[in-house]
Amino acid sequence: MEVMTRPLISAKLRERFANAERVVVLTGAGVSAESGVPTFRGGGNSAVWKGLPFDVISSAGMLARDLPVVWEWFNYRRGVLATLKPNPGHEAIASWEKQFKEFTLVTQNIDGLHQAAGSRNVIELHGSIWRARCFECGARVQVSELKFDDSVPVCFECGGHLRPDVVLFGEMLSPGAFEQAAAAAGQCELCFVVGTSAVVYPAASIPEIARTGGACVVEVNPERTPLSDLCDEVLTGKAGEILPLLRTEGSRQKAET
Ligand code: BJW
Repeated sequence: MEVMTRPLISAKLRERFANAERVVVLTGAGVSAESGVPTFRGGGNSAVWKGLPFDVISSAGMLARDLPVVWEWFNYRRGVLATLKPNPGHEAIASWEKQFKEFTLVTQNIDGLHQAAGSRNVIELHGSIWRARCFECGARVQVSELKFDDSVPVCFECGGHLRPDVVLFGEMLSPGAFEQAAAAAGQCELCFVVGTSAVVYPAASIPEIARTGGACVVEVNPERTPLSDLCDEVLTGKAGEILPLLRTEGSRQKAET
């Protein structure tokens, strides 16, 4: 008996991918899962650390109550991340940057793996684990330049306490980052939503803005999310397996036209 299989990437999406000029990609923890970075929700071993759920330890309240423990948590995670490498999902996205006239990569991830894969322009909505910021003067510094002799590092400029340059629960996003991402989303023709549970706002509103602006929205995730019903296409599976398929098929089609 002949078994009919439907291609994972539809002809319609391949055509859109080949012809689009303005593309936005929103990524979340799932794009780094195949590199070994635990996700926040749906399993993974970072959901609880030393008995503290991540939304407690990664919160504005914890920063005010116990800055040393927040540094300990981020130091631990940086140690894990330093051993990890980008995966084919990050690499596919990095290659897209050169392929489209206007390409905007927006990530909720703080791990720096998109940059490690070669992405140059990355809007980091939730900051970076590789930077620290001064409470007093706002100066930003690469964590690699800091000394961790004491539990809380201090600012070279003013001697104030530093904190991880990351947007914790209950904090505002850095001015400009969301606005830039939202403007690109409102203008794009194609929006990929990769590896996010789409429950944290305002990041989850990026694909909603893209849809309202008339874009085709495509989700890449092994599981359904609250966003799935809004999407034009849902590609069920792992980012590291699906995104490279789109790259090769898309590139070939572009070359043929
Ligand atoms: C795979 C895969 C594979 C697995 N391939 N996929 C409007 C409505 C309701 C609430 C709010 C709202 N506006 C604001 C809020 C409050 C709050 C919020 O959204 N809360 C909800 C959770 C209810 N938002 C905020 O506090 C934000 N601030 C803000 O809005 O400021 C204004 C304001 C201030 C005060 C009050 C009100 C408004 C800030 C949010 C900052 C989030 N920070 C964190 C922690 C960063 C620091 C750290 O790392 O410790 O960022 S939370 C955490 O969630 C992290 C992530 O970036 C973020 C999103 O998670 P993500 O990336 O989606 O990961 P997961 O784990 O949830 O999902 C992984 C997905 O991957 C799953 O779907 C898997 O299936 C999939 N997957 N393997 C592809 N191989």
